Amino acid sequence: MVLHTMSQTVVLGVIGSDAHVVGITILEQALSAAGFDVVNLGVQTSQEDFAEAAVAHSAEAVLVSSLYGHAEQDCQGFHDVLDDADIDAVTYIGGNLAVGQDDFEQTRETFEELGFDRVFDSETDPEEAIAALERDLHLTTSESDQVTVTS
Ligand code: B12
Repeated sequence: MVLHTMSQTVVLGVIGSDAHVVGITILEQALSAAGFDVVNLGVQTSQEDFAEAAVAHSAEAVLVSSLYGHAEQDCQGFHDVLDDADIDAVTYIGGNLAVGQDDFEQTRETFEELGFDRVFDSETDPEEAIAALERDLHLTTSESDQVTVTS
C-alpha cells in the first residue's frame, strides 16, 4: 500500500472557453485515487482563476487541459500571471493542443517555450501524468515503503 505522509495539492482545469469536461474528470479521479488533493476548477477556467486557486490552496502543481484547438492562444502570458502571483508550482499541459495533425514534437516545443514543465498529448494515460508528478514533486513510491515527501 502506498501511503502519503503529506498530501500534495494539484490544481486542475480546462483553460479558456473550452468546455470539454470528460478528460479532466478522468484525471481528477486518477489523481485522487493516487493520493493527491485535487482542486478541479472545471471547464472554461481563466488564467487568473488558475492563479487564484493555486495561491489559495498552496498548490504544488497546476495541470492545464485544452481540447478545442486554442491552447496556444489561451496560454499566452499564463506563466507571467503565475509568476506575478509568486506561484512556484510545477506546470503541465495536456490534451488536444494543436489544430489538425501537427507534429507533436513541434507542439511540445511550443508549450515548453510558453513555460510548461511537461507537455502531454491526447493519448496520455493518466498514470503517465501521475508518474511524472511523483518524480517532479520528489515523491518516492514503492510497494512496501511509505511515501517520503522531501520538498
Ligand atoms: C465529446 C466532444 C465534444 C463535446 C464535449 C462535451 C463535454 N462537455 O465534454 C461537445 C459536443 C460539446 C464538443 C464541442 C466542441 N468540440 Co469537441 N470533441 C469531443 C470528442 C468527440 C471527445 C472528447 C472526449 O471527451 N474525449 C474523452 C476523454 C477521456 O479524452 P480527452 O478529452 O482527450 O482527455 C484525455 C487526454 O487528452 C489527456 N488529457 C487531457 N487534458 C490533459 C491535461 C493534462 C495535464 C494531462 C497530463 C493529460 C490530459 O488525459 C485525458 C484522460 O485520458 C473529441 C474528439 C476525440 N475523439 O477526442 C472532440 C474534439 C476535442 N472537439 C473538437 C472541436 C473542434 C470542438 C468544437 C470547437 C466544435 C465546434 N466547432 O463547435 C466545440 C468546442 C466547444 C467548447 N467551447 O469547448 C476537436 C478539437 C480539434 C483540435 N484541437 O484541433 C476534436 C478533437 C474533434 C475533431 N477531431 O475535430 N466536443
